[in-house]
Amino acid sequence: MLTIYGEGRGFRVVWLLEELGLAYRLHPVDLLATPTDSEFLAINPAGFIPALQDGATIMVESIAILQYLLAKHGPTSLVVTPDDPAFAVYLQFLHMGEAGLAGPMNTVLVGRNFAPESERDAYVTRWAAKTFESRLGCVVRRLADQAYLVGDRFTAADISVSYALLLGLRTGNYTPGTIERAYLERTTTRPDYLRAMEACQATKAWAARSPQL
Ligand SMILES: N[C@@H](CCC(=O)N[C@@H](CS)C(=O)NCC(=O)O)C(=O)O
Repeated sequence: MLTIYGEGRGFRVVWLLEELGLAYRLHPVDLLATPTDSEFLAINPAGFIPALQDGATIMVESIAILQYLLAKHGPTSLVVTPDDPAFAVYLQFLHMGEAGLAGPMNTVLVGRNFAPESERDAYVTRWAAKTFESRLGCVVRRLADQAYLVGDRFTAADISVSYALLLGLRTGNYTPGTIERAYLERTTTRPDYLRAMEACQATKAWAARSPQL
């Protein structure tokens, strides 16, 4: 049985598992209480989420976990294969969702929502917000005339990027424009997204009390 530790970016993994129709167990992780969660700390002693356990295999990094699961449980239309002209753009957005969007958004979130009041306008926070905006520009240009990042086909790149945009929206650090709003309406009404939300009760509760699309 696959076990996912933690929601947060673990939502990406749960969403993918729902899309693939695979059985899994979600072990909720309260980051504030991790010192008492010995099962989780045995899996990831560094204490961050998400982590995946698949038999003897343990791994972290949400995008790597997506690639691992897709490689093991394909073939699936969620992946673009090397023989497809869209392979490069698929990989690019799969990784940009974390490296260029959710990662910088984490810095914005900590800088604006958690840092001491006197540090809220820190240079690094403004720099991270600019990084998010420039990568967002790549996404918006891509979606200007097509439904998904790879044309008319939903792929794992859309799971990666949708999560990042929702992170910005729900933390109050980003307001989607018309193109992103229409895109998120497409991705977040998928039955497998909705099933993942039911599985991820903390994410569901957070979404309910956050800015809406
Ligand atoms: N690049 C990592 C980011 C992981 C990450 O930042 N996780 C957050 C929650 S979603 C976390 O555990 N933060 C607490 C920490 O890093 O100690 C991924 O995509 O999995």
